[in-house]
Amino acid sequence: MQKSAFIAIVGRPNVGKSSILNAMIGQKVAIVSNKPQTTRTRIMGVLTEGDDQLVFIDTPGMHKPKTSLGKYMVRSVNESVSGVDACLLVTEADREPTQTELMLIEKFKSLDLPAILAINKIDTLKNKEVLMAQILKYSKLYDFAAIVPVSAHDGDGINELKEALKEFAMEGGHFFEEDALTDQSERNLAAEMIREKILRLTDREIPHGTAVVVEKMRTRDDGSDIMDVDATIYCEKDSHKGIIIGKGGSMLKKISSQARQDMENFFDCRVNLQTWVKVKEDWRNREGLLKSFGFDKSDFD
Ligand SMILES: Nc1nc2c(ncn2[C@@H]2O[C@H](COP(=O)(O)OP(=O)(O)OP(=O)(O)O)[C@@H](O)[C@H]2O)c(=O)[nH]1
Ligand SMILES: [Mg+2]
Repeated sequence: MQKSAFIAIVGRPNVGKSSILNAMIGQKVAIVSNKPQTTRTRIMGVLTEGDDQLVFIDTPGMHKPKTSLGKYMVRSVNESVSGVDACLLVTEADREPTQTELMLIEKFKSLDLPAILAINKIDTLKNKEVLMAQILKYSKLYDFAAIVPVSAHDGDGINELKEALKEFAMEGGHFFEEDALTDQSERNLAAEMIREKILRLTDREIPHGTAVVVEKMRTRDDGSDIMDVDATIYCEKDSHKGIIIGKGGSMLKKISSQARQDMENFFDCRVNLQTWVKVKEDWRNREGLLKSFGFDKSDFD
């Protein structure tokens, strides 16, 4: 009998929500960086094993929004939580529960939503006793269906986490094909691969003030197995444009070449990537621009 469950992955920024999603699915469907607020929209990841299908909704890290984009991100967390069968709350080992975790737990209570807690980054722990204390503290805050220490980096605990989450699966058909991994379009995946490199290679305001739009993505019909991808990187200031392009184009070359490698691996073909950089001042506060950059229209209404 086929079973399935929708599960939202929630928590503070940078705790490793997207890393855990990728580790469970075994493919990189969500980008990852050491900068908070890497994930900007709901990202769906699908795991089908035998009769069980788990549909994950990776969400932006919960934070105090300062821009229209931030408000949009927080709203998308709230909407994700209210539409699922269960939640996976992610936190880091060796961290006290903060306002954010307490607020999310309050939400679980008010919605009577079952939840599992994943304590991530246990590879960084020197003293395992800290973990026991943390488990005890969280178990007093909420009746979690399970508390699973994991490391998205070395895969520790990931299987246990998957098995615990499968307990939420209910009888009924699957929602996606067996081999589906995500609902993101290929263009969106490609744009995110470029944004990940910008997040990883640049600093200060640049990562958060950048949006990427893929305008063209087409496999040549001359039998050459080459896919042409045209992308535009939008930033907020001329000075940022200069940094993204770099001396003699060196930074843009680095960003493009690393993103191209990711695309070639994921799409399994050769890629010819062309990138442009344009300035759109204050785009994070301009709803019209946010919509044209692909942020879901319904979340602004
Ligand atoms: N040491 C260690 N680092 C990890 C682990 N999991 C994730 N990280 C790192 O933590 C950082 C954040 O990871 P993400 O997966 O982007 O975190 P996130 O919670 O999705 O972040 P937002 O999308 O910004 O909310 C990255 O630098 C990851 O490499 C882990 O198990 N161990
Ligand atoms: Mg993320």
